[in-house]
Order: sequence, then C-alpha cells, then structure tokens
Amino acid sequence: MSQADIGLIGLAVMGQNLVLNMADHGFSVSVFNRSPEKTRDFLSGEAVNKSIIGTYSLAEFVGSLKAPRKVMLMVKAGEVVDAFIEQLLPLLDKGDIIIDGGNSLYTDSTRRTQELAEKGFLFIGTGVSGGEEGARNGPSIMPGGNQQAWSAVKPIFQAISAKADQQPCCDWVGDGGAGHYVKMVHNGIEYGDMQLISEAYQLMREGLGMSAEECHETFAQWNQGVLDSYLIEITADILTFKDTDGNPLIDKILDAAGQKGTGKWTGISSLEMGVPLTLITESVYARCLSALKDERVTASKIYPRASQPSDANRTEVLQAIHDALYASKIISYTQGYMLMKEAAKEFGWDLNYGGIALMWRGGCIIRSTFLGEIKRAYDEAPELQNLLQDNFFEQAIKTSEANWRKAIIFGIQQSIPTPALSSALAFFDGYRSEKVSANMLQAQRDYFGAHTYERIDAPRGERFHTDWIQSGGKISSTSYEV
Ligand code: NBP
Repeated sequence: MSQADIGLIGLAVMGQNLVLNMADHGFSVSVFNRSPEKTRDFLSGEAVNKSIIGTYSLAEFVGSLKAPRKVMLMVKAGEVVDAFIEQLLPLLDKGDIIIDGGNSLYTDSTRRTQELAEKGFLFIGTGVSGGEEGARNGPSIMPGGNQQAWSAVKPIFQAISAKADQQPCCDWVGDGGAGHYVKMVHNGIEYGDMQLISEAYQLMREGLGMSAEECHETFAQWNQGVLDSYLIEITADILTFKDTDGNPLIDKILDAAGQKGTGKWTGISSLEMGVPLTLITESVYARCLSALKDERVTASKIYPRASQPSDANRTEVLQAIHDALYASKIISYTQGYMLMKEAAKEFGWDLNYGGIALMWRGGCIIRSTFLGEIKRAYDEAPELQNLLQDNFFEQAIKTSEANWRKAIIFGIQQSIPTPALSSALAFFDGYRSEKVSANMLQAQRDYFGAHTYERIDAPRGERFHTDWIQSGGKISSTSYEV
C-alpha cells in the first residue's frame, strides 16, 4: 500500500538522522539502503515506534510511496547518484520527484535537472548542512533544480530545517545547480572560517605561549561578542577537552588536514569566473601544505625557526588577533558573495542574497550572529554591489584595520604562517586601491607579446601597442588575452 510521504535512500549518518527528523515532524518515511543490514539495524534501533517503513528492494521502496513520489538520495556524491537515478526511473511515473541531498558538484545537478526534465521527471539538487546534529535537529537546506517540484517538497523541508528569527533556514535557491552551488560556497566559507580560527589559535599558542586552557578561555569570551558562532564555540570546547591522560587532546592530534573537495571546487569555480576568492583558496592550500607532514619535518631541520614565544603585551596582541579575525571574516564572506553574484550572472540565477544569509544563520556549520548583519545589508539594499560598501561592514573594517595589520606583523615576526589572515588584508589593500600595479603587468605583456594596453589619457577600450625595443613591427596580438 502506498503510504509514505517521502522515501529516503542512503542510511549513513546524514540519511538516518534526516529520516528521524522527518518522522518527528509527522511525516511517514520509507527507507532503503544498498546494504540491507543497515536498514535492519536502523529499524530495530532508533526507528522503533516511528512512522518509518523499511524496504529491501527498490521496487518495494517505490511502491510504498504516495504520488507524486518524492525520493531523496543521501548517498556518496558522484556516480552513485547517477546509478540510483538510472535504477529508479523505470520504477517511477512521470511527475515524480528525485531529490539529491548529498554534496554533489553543481554542474552534475544542472545536468541531472535537465536530463530528468527531458524524460518528464522533476529533480531537486539540494545542499544540506549541519552534519549529524543538524540533520537530526534542524539542518540548513539549500534546494535548487526544477522549481515545479518545490511546492510538493517545501512543507517537509521547511518543517525539518533549522529556524532563525522564527523563519525556516530553507528556501528555494534557483534553477539547475543553484542549490548545490550555494552549498559549495557555504562549504568554501566554512574552510575559510576554520583556517582563520586555526591561525588565531597558533598565534596564541606559539606566538604568545598560551596554554590550551588559556586559549579556551579566550575563544569562549570571544564567543560572547561579534565573533559569536558555532565554529568559535566548538573551538573553545575542543581546547578544554582532555585526553585519557588528562592532557589536552588537541596536542595529540596530528597536524595534517584532510578534505573532501568542496573547498577545492569553490576555488576552481572562482578561477573559472575570474573572482578573487583569495581567502578560501588559501585555506584549501593551507590544508594541502599541512598534508606535507614528512616534508615539513625535514624542512624544519634545515630551516629551524625561532620558537620562543614573544614577550609582547598579551592583552594588546590578543585584541589585535581578535580584530584581525573579525576583519578577515568580513573579507571572506565578501568574496563568497562576490562569487555567488558572478555565478548568478553567468548561469542566469536570481539569487536572494539576504535569503541565503538567513539559510546560513541557523543549522549549518557557519551559523553565526554575523550572518544576521549580512541579511540586513542585502535586505536593505538587494542590489548592493559589494558587502564592503555597507555602512556596518565599512565601520567594522575601519575599526579593525590597524589591529589587523598588527596581528599579521606579529605572525611574521614569530615566523607563524597566517595565509588566510594575510591574504584577506592583501585583498582589502588591493580592493580599496584606486591604483594597483597592473600598469606594469600590461607593459610587460605588451613588451614580450604585443598584447597591447589601454592608456589613462585615452578612452577605455582603445588599445595601444609600443615597439619597446625598436625591433618588432607595428603588428599586435589579437588572440592572446589573459
Ligand atoms: P556517505 O557519504 O558515507 O555515504 C554513505 C551512503 O552511500 C551509504 O548509504 C552507502 O551504502 C551508500 N553508497 C556508497 Br558509500 N557507495 C555506494 C554504491 N556504490 N552504491 C550504492 N550505495 C552506495 O554518507 P553521509 O556521510 O551520510 O553523507 C551522505 C551525503 O551527504 C554525501 O553526499 C555527503 O557528502 C553529504 N553530506 C555529508 C555530511 C556529513 O557531515 N557527513 C554533511 C553534509 C552533507 P552502504 O551502507 O551500502 O555502504
């Protein structure tokens, strides 16, 4: 008998918790997993006495769903998603909805939306953020794809999502891969926030010689102010967590970071779009550099660095680190929004920038009070060219600027790398400069490749070529544009 409101395939950590969340909100859910023992364990464990139906074949699964059927995939991104879609299609009816809630590449979601629409099926590619805890108690959900499917899915998604200011952290993002694009940028921002906090931690720990407990107290205090966020909160928790021997666990964890690829995708997209997403991209590189553990150990013996903590005034340096973190975070979100604006232009999406900030305000890993200000800025001025032009962020940057420089100088003096903090400042100094050094670049390009240049005393678009060494001709390149 067809009875379930929605079906979910993929009973790993995200899938199981989303199913429990849906059931708690009054929806009946059918479940299927490749390995049947996971389904059995789930049904005899946490799913007991809930409106959750276990199925052991895709035909049984599809047969258990109310029409129009809503099938959500929470499986490993990539080929597995395509394989499930292929197996499902012969079992579904036209008008049925397939939802991919995994971390899929946005171009795959664009392709799937189109391919399924051509066959008469509706597709939603949605970002789901918040990890295990978010999935269970209220994630941030960023759906895009075929908008015709939204009204059928909306009541379920908005019921189970996190709430911020009494509003669901879930709304329609846009066509095709828009939902997964916004989720990708979210993950990129997450990389940036995590790297910034880690740099602040190293400045405290090694630069100022603070203990883990002292760092814990500082982050806990910072979490009461403008930096109030989930990631600062868990950093404070991590720093006070003790290993079985009573020492801080953080000191036992190897300094080689992993990554699953969404930060890298964000960096690649920024290069494709020509958007200077420097902080997030540096954060990805910082993880790559951290992974070279053995090589770094060798290099540290060739180039030993002075490892004495500074005797600088701790209160002043801590305030500088705080302000540098805050200003850099503003730059990171500014760059993330610049990227989304460019993508919206490129793909014809009508993105609601304030709405995106609201979706990220609760449930997800980058949730923070700070996002409330971004929402306000875009609600007040939906056409805002750049976040740095909003009065609140202008004042925040101006108040932090001197300390931002001070913190980076402190890191340089102590030989502590601050790629995210420093690249944010370099971006800011470039962005606010009426004149940058690109006149020299253009001269060099014209010198060796006759690529031409524009002049400050001629209209934009008029191009000039100089025979710099009196040996070339008047001919200039027409094809080599960088
Ligand atoms: P995983 O990403 O670990 O995926 C596990 C699921 O994929 C299981 O149901 C597994 O079935 C199935 N699967 C795999 Br792996 N290979 C398969 C194959 N060849 N054929 C059929 N099924 C296959 O689970 P997750 O961590 O819950 O994440 C689910 C999705 O959500 C992923 O796309 C992930 O990137 C995304 N996501 C994860 C998080 C997080 O915090 N973990 C947060 C946000 C988004 P099996 O049980 O038979 O092996």
